[in-house]
Amino acid sequence: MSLNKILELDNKTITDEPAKDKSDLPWYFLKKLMMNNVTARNTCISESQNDTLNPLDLITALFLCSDGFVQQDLVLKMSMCQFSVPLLLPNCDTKQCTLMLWAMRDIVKKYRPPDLSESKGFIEERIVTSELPMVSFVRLGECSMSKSEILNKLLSNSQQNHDTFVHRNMECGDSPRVISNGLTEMTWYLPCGNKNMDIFSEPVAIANLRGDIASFETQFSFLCQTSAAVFVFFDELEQLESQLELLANKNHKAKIFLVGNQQNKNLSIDAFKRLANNLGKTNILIKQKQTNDATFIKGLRKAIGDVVYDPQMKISVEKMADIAHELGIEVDEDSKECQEGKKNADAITAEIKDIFEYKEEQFPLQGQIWKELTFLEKEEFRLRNVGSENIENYKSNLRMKKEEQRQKQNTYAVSDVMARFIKAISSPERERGYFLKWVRMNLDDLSQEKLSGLRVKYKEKYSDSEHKQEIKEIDQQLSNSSLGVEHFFREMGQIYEASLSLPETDPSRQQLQHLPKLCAQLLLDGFPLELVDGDASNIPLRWVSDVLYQLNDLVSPKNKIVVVTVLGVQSTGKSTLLNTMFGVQFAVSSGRCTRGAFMLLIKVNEDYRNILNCDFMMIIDTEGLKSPELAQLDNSHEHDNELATLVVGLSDVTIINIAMENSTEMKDILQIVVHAFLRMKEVGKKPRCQFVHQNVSDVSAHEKNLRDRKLLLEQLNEMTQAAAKMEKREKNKKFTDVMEYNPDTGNCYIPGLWNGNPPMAPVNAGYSEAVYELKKNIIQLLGKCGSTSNNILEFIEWITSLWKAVKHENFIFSFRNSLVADAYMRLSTEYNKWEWEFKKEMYTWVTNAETRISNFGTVAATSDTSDMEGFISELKSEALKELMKLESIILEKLKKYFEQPEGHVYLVEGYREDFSNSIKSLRGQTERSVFNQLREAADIKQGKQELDKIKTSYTEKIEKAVCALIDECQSSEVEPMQIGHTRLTSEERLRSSAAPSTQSPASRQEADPPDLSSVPPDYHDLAPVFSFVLEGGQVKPSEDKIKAVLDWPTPENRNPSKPEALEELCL
Ligand SMILES: Nc1nc2c(ncn2[C@@H]2O[C@H](COP(=O)(O)OP(=O)(O)OP(=O)(O)O)[C@@H](O)[C@H]2O)c(=O)[nH]1
Ligand SMILES: [Mg+2]
Repeated sequence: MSLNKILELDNKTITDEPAKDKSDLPWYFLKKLMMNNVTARNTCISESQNDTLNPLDLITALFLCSDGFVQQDLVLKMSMCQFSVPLLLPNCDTKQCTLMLWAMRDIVKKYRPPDLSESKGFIEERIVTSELPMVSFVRLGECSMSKSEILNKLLSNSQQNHDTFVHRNMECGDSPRVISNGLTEMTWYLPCGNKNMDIFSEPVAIANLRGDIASFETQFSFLCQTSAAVFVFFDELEQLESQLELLANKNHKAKIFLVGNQQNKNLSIDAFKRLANNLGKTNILIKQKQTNDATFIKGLRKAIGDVVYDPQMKISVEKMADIAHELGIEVDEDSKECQEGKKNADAITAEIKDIFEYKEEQFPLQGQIWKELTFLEKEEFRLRNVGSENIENYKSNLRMKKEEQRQKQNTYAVSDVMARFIKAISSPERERGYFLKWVRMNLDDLSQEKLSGLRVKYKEKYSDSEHKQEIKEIDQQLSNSSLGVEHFFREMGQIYEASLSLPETDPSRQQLQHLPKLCAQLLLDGFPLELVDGDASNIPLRWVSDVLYQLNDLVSPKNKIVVVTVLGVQSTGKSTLLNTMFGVQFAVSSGRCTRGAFMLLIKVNEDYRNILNCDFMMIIDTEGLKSPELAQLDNSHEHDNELATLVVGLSDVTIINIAMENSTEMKDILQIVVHAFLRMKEVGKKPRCQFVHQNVSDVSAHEKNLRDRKLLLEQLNEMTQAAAKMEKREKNKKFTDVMEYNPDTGNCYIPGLWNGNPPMAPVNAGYSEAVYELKKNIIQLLGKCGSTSNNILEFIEWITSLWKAVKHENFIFSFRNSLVADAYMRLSTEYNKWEWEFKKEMYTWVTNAETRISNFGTVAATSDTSDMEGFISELKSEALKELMKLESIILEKLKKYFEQPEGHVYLVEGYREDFSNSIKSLRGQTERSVFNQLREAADIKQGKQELDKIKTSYTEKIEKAVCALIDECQSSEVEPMQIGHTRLTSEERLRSSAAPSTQSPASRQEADPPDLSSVPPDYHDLAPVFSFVLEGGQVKPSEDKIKAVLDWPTPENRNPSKPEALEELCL
């Protein structure tokens, strides 16, 4: 039985009908186990009560018919459910048994021993390699006590009773065992580091042999040589007596505890003690008549507690293989394929000392060069740095650079490691499977040490937004020290892509032609392949599409696929959800684990193809989107956006995973998704989505959250409107316009994953059931959608065009609002500063220019032009020059601003044009106002000149009049005017009264009116004219007012009434 067959989607996948006969049972068990359902072992048949099957027989049978990969998967799922797993698997046909070392290899457990409880640290180990004390439980003859039930109680704490071992009081547990006698099961007790909860403070392995040791001596010997203690349960003394030889074997390392039950009336304690003494075994435990189970278990725990501290008695399952070999027990890892795979894998991973260096050395193509290529590819579409360069030139330049990078890639010979890797995956299917598993496990072990510490740190800091810088560093370290099989495939993709730039006849190109087919085969085997490289944030498009073309060739004409993807904030259990739902194995861990996006194929059974309208289901697991705060650190929102847009675009159903704790973060991300959905609609695709709310366990969740769902829908509608406005698609008013989404059925509430306190907690049955409901929903949804599903070729088209669109997208509008707002604010503040500087400079210039205008024509001013208009136009061109200079300075500043790495400047890239337009209009405005100011200053200057003229002409007139007056006086012998007690001639008098004031204009206003006491009353009216004219008035008089002044009659022909115009002029 192969894994592909088990994971296949068929008509049993979503039916809830109970098993009708025995032949249904294995499939029901597998279906439930693959979904981590703890009720999987209930193997009752609904219709007949007699026709029952012991769960142990079922498990044994399944293991016997499975290949190594299925066995490994079964064991992994069983251990997640905290079921015991087979250690020694009996084969009733050959009477042989097998040590299930390979099957257990994939289990990795975490626990916290007492010395780490302070620091909250933990140990993460591959369980088969960790040295642990083992305690075994066996039975001799018939036994009235249920050993397995006692063991279950021994391992459960008071508030949590879990059936680790199948026991007779379980559903169908009492049906007779047929093939499972001799089965030895194993489980582990792992402490959580809390004294009050831990049963044993150190980890302990527990083994349980099914059947009578008298019939399974090999298994018993194996246990006695590997365990620290063996507890032999028995009822009858005679049985002990008959097996003295077996019990007294000197080769046995383990302490033997004889466990009797006094409730069996035949057991005489004295006789028992005597016998034990004779045997040299002093360790006896008796369940007396009056002791209840709890007390008995307490004694048992104490006995175990005492033996497990001996460091000599610790052994790993891996080391048990030697003992097994000695005893003639087969080890599953002995198979040729497995050994060959291991050898090849070790040859590759043995060289690794420092992961970072290893990657640099062995994978040169995917390092900096690939990142550079990614940048060039995107820049070719986005043209962010084109500046004033000709676009076509710029593009061809970029293409040339790309070509150079490809050539650079081709200068590297295929590294040693890669050559070995490619050779190994070219081996036959089973060997290749083993090889890939071995490589994965070896690499996991290598990075585990380093990563687990980093991940814990990451999680600690993650919750605290103050440690942004540290998080960024840890994230970088995580990425540097992680090395997985995907890196090998990534390198393979790059080698392949680079080879395509070589001539077709080039032998090194031809040698690589088979790689896509190899990977297509792997996809068909159910191996996850990287679609988006999370580190470079790019899709190796040629590589991916060639792999898919090959896949198409392999499966044609059955090439229809549907795509299911998951999207959500990081570490919210997305991979766990998919693994549970489809039984697959995407990488799961507690740090930032999934990078980029991985695709995996699941076959659809022939009979189910009509219903689901497809031949394959493609599942895409994506990297967790970062929370907006974290995204700010390394600008990963761009990557997140690209990823979200792409996967939403590709999928038929998108699962949007929301952990209750971070639903606010999710809202930001939903905005991206809405944009993505909106664009999908434009290309004629209306995707469906399912919201999954994790960690909601209340039964009333669905009811209670009605309001929340409504709110969510309202928010989604709001986002849709906002997004539609930004994308200029205003007719989309509601979320349901862009998505197939039903608020009632489109939400699924999933309780927490663990039932109890890890590491001893099994998966919560509620979790598994809720995920099953979701799976049903999704499959029904897909079934309903008619024959819209694409075939693989169309899928390739989709990826290509979507990725092109994504690369084209400047994402101006699709960024998270908070970030854009933040970036925009920064730019505005900066812009205000520049604007202020610009205005200040111009103000200074204008003041200076005004002074120059007012000095124009004076001796001090030196100007080439003699007329004012000429001077003004000279100033104007100077102003223009100045403005241009300042404008280019500010534009340069804007350019520099967009070049800096911090501040998420590219987020506001879309506003760049607006800002440069603002700069231009600032220049325009300032230009107009400067010109006006120059004009005004010139006008004032001209007004002054005009007035000077008036002054001169008036002076002459007045002079004349005064001379005439003086002459008149002299001729009529009137006493001359007394000014300052000096006798003056008429001309001197006039001049002295008209002498310009040296006072400042301000003080002039406050100066006393001129003393006119000695002036004849006839001339008093002219005094304001004098003072105005002589003081060089600042107000430019209008033409008619000037005329009024000039027409002012001389004393001879003056009208005695005062002219009004003059009064106004003087105000
Ligand atoms: N307590 C609890 N733990 C969970 C739940 N779901 C998943 N986990 C654990 O959370 C960890 C992360 O789960 P993953 O499935 O790797 O999360 P992810 O969302 O795929 O993570 P990334 O791919 O790194 O973004 C694993 O250790 C899971 O066992 C849950 O509902 N409750
Ligand atoms: Mg994941």
